[in-house]
Amino acid sequence: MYKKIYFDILPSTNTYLKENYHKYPEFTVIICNNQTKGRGRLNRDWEMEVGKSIAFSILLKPSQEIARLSLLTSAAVFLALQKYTNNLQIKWPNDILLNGKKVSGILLESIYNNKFEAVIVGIGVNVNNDIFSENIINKATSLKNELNREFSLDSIIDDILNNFMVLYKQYENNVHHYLDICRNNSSIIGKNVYLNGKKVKVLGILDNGNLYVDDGESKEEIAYGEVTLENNY
Ligand code: BTX
Repeated sequence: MYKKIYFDILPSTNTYLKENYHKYPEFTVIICNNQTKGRGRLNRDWEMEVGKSIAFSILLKPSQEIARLSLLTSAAVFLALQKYTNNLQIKWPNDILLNGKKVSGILLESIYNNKFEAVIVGIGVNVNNDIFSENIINKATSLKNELNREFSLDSIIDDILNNFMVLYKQYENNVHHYLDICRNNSSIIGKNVYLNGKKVKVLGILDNGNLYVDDGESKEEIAYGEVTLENNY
C-alpha cells in the first residue's frame, strides 16, 4: 500500500524525491499544494494553480527498470478521471486529453547511482484551474473548465493511486490491461500526426508499448517521440 506525505510548497515533487528517495520506502507518495518549479519532459515547465491543481510523485523501487510505465500511468489517470467524464483520450505515451486539450501530464524519471535504484512517477492534473498562461491557453484545460463544477483534489489523487496500484500489481503478474486502455482510448490511432517532426499515420500501439506507424514508404516502430496532431494537440 502507498503512504502519502503532504508538503505545502516544494519546487517540484519529482525533484524532491530525486534528492530524497533514499529516505523513503517504495510506494511513498509526495504531494504538494504549491509547486514552484514544476517540470515537464525535456526540461519544459509544468504550470499549476495553487490549491487547484494536483501535483504528486510516486516512488517505485523495482529490481530493474519497468517497460511501458508511462502507458500504465496514463491508464491509471484515465480510469480515475473517467469517473467524471467520457470525453477523455490518451495521447501516447503520456498525455491525458479532455475534449482534445491536455488535462494531465506525466513525468517519469529513473534514478541511477552506479546502478538502477528507483523510478519516480510524477503526475500533474489540472482540476479546478481557472487560469492558464498565454503559452498554454489554447492547448490546456481543467476538469472545472470543461465540466463547470469543482472537484475534490484528494479523491482524485486517491482514485489515481488506487488505479495505479491495481494496474501495477497486474503488471507484476504479467497482465497488461493498461495496454488495452491506451489503445481503446487513443487520440492518435488511425490518424495522421507529426511524430518527431515527420508526418506519419499511426497504425497502433504494439505489445512492447511502441508506436507502430506508416510514413508512406515503410512501416516502423517508434519507442520514444513527440506526437503532434494535425490540428493542435
Ligand atoms: P510535457 O513535456 O509533456 O508537457 C509540458 C508542456 O505542456 C509545456 O511545455 C507546456 O506547453 C504545457 N503545459 C505546461 N503546464 C501545463 C498544464 N498545467 N496543463 C497543460 N499543459 C501544460 C508533462 O510534460 C509532464 C508534467 C508532469 C508534471 C508533474 S506535477 C508533479 C511532478 N513534479 C514535477 O515537477 N513534474 C511532475
